[in-house]
Amino acid sequence: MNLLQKRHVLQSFERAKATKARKHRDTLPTWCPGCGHFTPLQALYEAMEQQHIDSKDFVLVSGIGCSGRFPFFIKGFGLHALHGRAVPIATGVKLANPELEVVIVGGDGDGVGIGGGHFPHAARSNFDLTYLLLDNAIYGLTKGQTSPTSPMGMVSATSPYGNISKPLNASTMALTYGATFVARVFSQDRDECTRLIGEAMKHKGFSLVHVLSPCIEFHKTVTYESVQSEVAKLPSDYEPTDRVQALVLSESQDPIYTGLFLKEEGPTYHDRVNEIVKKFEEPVREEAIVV
Ligand SMILES: Cc1ncc(C[n+]2csc(CCOP(=O)(O)OP(=O)(O)O)c2C)c(N)n1
Ligand code: SF4
Ligand SMILES: [Mg+2]
Repeated sequence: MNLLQKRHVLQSFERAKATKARKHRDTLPTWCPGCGHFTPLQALYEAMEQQHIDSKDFVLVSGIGCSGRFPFFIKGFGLHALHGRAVPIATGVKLANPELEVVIVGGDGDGVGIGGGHFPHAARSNFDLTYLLLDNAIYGLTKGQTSPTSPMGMVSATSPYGNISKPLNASTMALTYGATFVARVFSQDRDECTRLIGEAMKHKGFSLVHVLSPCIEFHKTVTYESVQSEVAKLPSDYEPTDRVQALVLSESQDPIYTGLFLKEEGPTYHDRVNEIVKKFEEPVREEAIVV
């Protein structure tokens, strides 16, 4: 472990000890020390604490992967679902009981690989869900295969001559799919992680928090150092209200911007369902019946 990774582990430990969010913690995480996934977990504890979310009102639905292990580490209802199927299961949970705070957690492989067909529909329908997509640009759990967000040229057991496909950009995908809250954060940026996850949970509608979360065990090129040298905060005068401008900035590779790209208010899926229900409750006017 290099110095930066050691500092990250120590900070995680100190922060975990200091946090008042202990009541949300369950089994201690089993990730490799220094894994990027620790920070979003801690950030979620803190966001829950800040918003006084009771465990009984909270459901975490995860996919399969190292990221998918979240439900074991957090008190509340949890579903460690099928690979790539966290999003549709979460929409079902939210439909069954809209009062619940439902958070989805999954990796890059889970969310934009095998589960990539579900993400657009939850986003365009504006389900009131928060999606933490932990992007380490690799399949961590299965020991380091090339994923849909891996950089071109990456050598792994599944791309021994180097990856020849362009990586997908989860933030850009969410913006294109119509998500109403889209943010990107580097998992080393602890306070920003807590802030953005908290904002995403408060937002009414589909929220993506795209966490750049290095896999220290298997990724040889996407590391804390490489990500740190590539990221920059969105310009301080940037207003997250214009989807086209958000797309331009989320596509930038030099630098890779972090922060809140877009926040749009509007009816959620459930609001629209309620509108239909109201129509059914109104008495049918005779002149409205067309024979
Ligand atoms: C249907 C199915 N296909 C493949 C697998 C094997 N598998 C488990 S986790 C995983 C990839 C996980 O990568 P990612 O979603 O990026 O999560 P990470 O471990 O990197 O956090 C794969 C391919 C599986 N469990 N189920
Ligand atoms: S293999 Fe990678 S993603 Fe999985 S716990 Fe270890 S560092 Fe994290
Ligand atoms: Mg991954």
